[in-house]
Amino acid sequence: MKQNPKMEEIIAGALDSFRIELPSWGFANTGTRFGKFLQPAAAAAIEEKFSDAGEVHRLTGVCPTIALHVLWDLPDGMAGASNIEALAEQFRVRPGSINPNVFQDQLYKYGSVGSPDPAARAAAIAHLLESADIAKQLDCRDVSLWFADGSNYPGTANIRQRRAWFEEGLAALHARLTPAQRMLVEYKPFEPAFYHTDIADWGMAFLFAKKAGPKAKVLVDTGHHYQGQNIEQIVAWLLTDDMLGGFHFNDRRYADDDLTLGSIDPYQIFRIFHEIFYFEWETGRRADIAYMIDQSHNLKGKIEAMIQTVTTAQELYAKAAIVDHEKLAVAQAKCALVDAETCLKEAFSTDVRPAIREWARSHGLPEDPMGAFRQSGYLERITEERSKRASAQVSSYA
Ligand code: RM4
Ligand code: MN
Ligand code: MN
Repeated sequence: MKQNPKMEEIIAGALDSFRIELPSWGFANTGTRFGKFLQPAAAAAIEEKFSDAGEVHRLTGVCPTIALHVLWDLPDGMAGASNIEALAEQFRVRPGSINPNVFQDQLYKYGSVGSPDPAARAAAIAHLLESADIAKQLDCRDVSLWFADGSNYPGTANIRQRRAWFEEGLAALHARLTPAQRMLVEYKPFEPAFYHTDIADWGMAFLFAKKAGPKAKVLVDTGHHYQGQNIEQIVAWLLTDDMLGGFHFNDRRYADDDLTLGSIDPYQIFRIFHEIFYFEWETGRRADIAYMIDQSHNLKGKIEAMIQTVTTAQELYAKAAIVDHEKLAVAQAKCALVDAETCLKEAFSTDVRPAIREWARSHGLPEDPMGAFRQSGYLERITEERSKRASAQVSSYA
């Protein structure tokens, strides 16, 4: 750990600059492809999602934005933008990244931007452009792109042709963005397609983003890798090339499990944060990264799971902030392996919770957001209110 300045100050400084975005879909009823277990308190309408996000932000103070999925949250497209503005005022959370949806419509059965059907490609591009306009209207910086495109069987798709169609679609979106906006290209190795995915890994996302232009960056969803992949190395490489746009945080044991951050492997998230802090220390540059949550809480209470995630993210971020970089750099240069490794282990095993509680106290926030939530009566109130309305509205798989 760094001795000077004091550990508490380093942690407070790090937490002051740490913000994490909540996903609107994380408050809604979601499930697996086998079924959905509905929760009476789950949000169905967009105002309920804003209300829940506002509650998480009120308790944690670090979630000022909510990611929106266009089809789920703005089903009428641009026409829904003024309502979003009103909700942002009312619930004190701003809309964050805008997520186009080019995977649910029947038209997209064989793909969207990469579909052999010109009508599907045209519809997908039109939707991307509208999403950019919605983002502009709502003063949102990022359009966050995830495509379900791919194929299930060898020989059934022209992989190179689809790549070219993707380049066209992404170029069209890039041209529509203002200089202040960004497009984030997310990759995923499989699912829903099981043979090939058009943007399967970070290299493909990188090439697409590079080709699209300077407003395009890569989005790393921590659940979108093969088992054993060294994600922090990907992060280090993207940082070097100024191509890391943001994260979708979640944890996983097997595939794209969308479990709570740090529930399976907290050390991995720590290592990712460490690469970011180390980059910033070495270069003197602040990494411009959008931290976002992308989880699906099928069994846990949704608001509790979100508070748990935010708290865990703060803890792992704080631990990474107190790595002694000077000492680490010296140990690495000398190939003092045990000493270098110990720098990370020391920081990771430090109990940063007292410093985080102190930080919360000094910002007028509850020291124990989960306890405060449980005492607030919010869950009881929404459970009562929401169980009165038809509960059958299940918004989506996420
Ligand atoms: C994907 C990916 C995207 C999310 C969709 C619904 O697996 O993580 O970010 O928007 O699911
Ligand atoms: Mn994601
Ligand atoms: Mn995913």
